[in-house]
Amino acid sequence: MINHSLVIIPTYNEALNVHSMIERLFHLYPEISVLIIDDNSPDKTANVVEDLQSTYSRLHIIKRAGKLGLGTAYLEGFHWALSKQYRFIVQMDCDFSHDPSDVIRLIKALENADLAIGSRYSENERRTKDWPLRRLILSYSASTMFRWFTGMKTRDISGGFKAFRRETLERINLKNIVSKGYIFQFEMNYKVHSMNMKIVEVPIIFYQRMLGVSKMSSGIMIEAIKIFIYLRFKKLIGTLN
Ligand SMILES: Nc1nc2c(ncn2[C@@H]2O[C@H](COP(=O)(O)OP(=O)(O)O)[C@@H](O)[C@H]2O)c(=O)[nH]1
Ligand SMILES: [Mg+2]
Repeated sequence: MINHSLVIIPTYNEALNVHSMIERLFHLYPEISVLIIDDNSPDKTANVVEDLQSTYSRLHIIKRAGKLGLGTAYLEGFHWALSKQYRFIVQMDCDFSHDPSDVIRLIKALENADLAIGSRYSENERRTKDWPLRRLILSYSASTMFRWFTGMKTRDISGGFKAFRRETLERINLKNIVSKGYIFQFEMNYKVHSMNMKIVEVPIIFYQRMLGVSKMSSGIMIEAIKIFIYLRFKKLIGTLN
């Protein structure tokens, strides 16, 4: 499965992490492909990636003009993946919050699912390490509320460590995705759920980033609330998909 898999990693100022992340992924999975989507990071993340391309033929990069948001970065990555032959598409962060050795667990889970979510809150057990309490409360309560309001069973609705079957991405109308920021994760999950495709949660530990800084902001949270209400309404009137 690994040789048919692509890992998409959006980066913004990850020069301190991107080198070791790429080396780790190819060390664990020599047959995998990796696509970095960089938004013209001022710290020159893209240069680090381009230097490594002579070592790793399966390393790819899309360079965008500026910081256009996480959601649009993933969309660009999904379109690229669908234009090639990849069958399993993984998305993950560059800051080692997601453990590269879990990638194989997500891909394996796709044998029996359309979408596999690396879950911090499955089985009622909290699996975050050294996350600030404020972030944990925000994330956990958002997941709980969204579950109430949508009827979804998924316990971790906002995590960014996931794997899609190619067919899942093909069925979702990617042109209709409205989220620009972090709420993108929920929007994708909600669409998969609404089309009665199968979602499984794979328990993971989420680590606090060691190097570089988080790009979370209050603007991102406001977008999340607005988009959630919009999507829930669309579902109600039957025009979500
Ligand atoms: N291309 C791109 N990547 C982004 C953007 N915002 C965040 N990222 C990347 O998305 C991943 C998650 O972001 P991070 O700052 O770690 O968020 P946090 O873990 O929620 O605090 C990291 O790899 C970031 O570099 C963006 O606007 N564009
Ligand atoms: Mg992070």
